[in-house]
Amino acid sequence: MTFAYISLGSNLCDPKDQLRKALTALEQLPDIDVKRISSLYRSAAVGPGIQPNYLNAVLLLATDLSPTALLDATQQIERNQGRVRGVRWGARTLDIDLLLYGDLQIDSTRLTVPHPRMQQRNFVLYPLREISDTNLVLPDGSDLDTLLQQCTNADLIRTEYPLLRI
Ligand code: A4P
Ligand code: MG
Repeated sequence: MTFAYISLGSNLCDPKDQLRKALTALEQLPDIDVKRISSLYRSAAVGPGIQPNYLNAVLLLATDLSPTALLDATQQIERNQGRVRGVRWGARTLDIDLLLYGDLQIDSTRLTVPHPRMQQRNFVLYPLREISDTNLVLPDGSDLDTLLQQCTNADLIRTEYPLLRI
């Protein structure tokens, strides 16, 4: 069993509903136990063109799935929720990224872990801090509190939406 952190993001087709559906789908998988769920955070889209704002959340999972099996499972959930892959960083109904998988560093054709852009993204770092008891140390030795100090929370809003699960 390994602890893994994943992020959920959506900026199309009722993002709050998309995140709730994704959580329900994850909870139904036999090899995944959802341990913690952050608040929902709203932020401006990072990406091309004019896009709706995003809602993001981070989850802590305990899982018996290998990293690639976990990616398969999360990509299936993305597809089930109508994810269409077009422009990079384009608007999407659901994006699930594998942020951390234990202490592993992975660099394969399908998977880079830790997620290569998480260290700069306030919509990942703030929810991650919310659900981690301690100052997480990433496999490269960087720590979450230092990364947060280097990252503005200017456009990030922690919403009052009810938690995904109360
Ligand atoms: N892949 C490699 N590593 C991973 C990983 N750790 N987790 C591969 C998940 N997937 C990983 O992803 C492309 C390929 O990345 C996958 O086939 C997988 O094998 P994708 O989901 O098809 O495409 P994408 O998400 O558009 O590309 P990318 O580069 O992963 O984008 P990001 O970094 O996920 O950014 N703005 C706000 N405010 N909030 C957001 O959540 N998200 C994005 C997407 C852009 N702007 C955003 C947000
Ligand atoms: Mg992605």
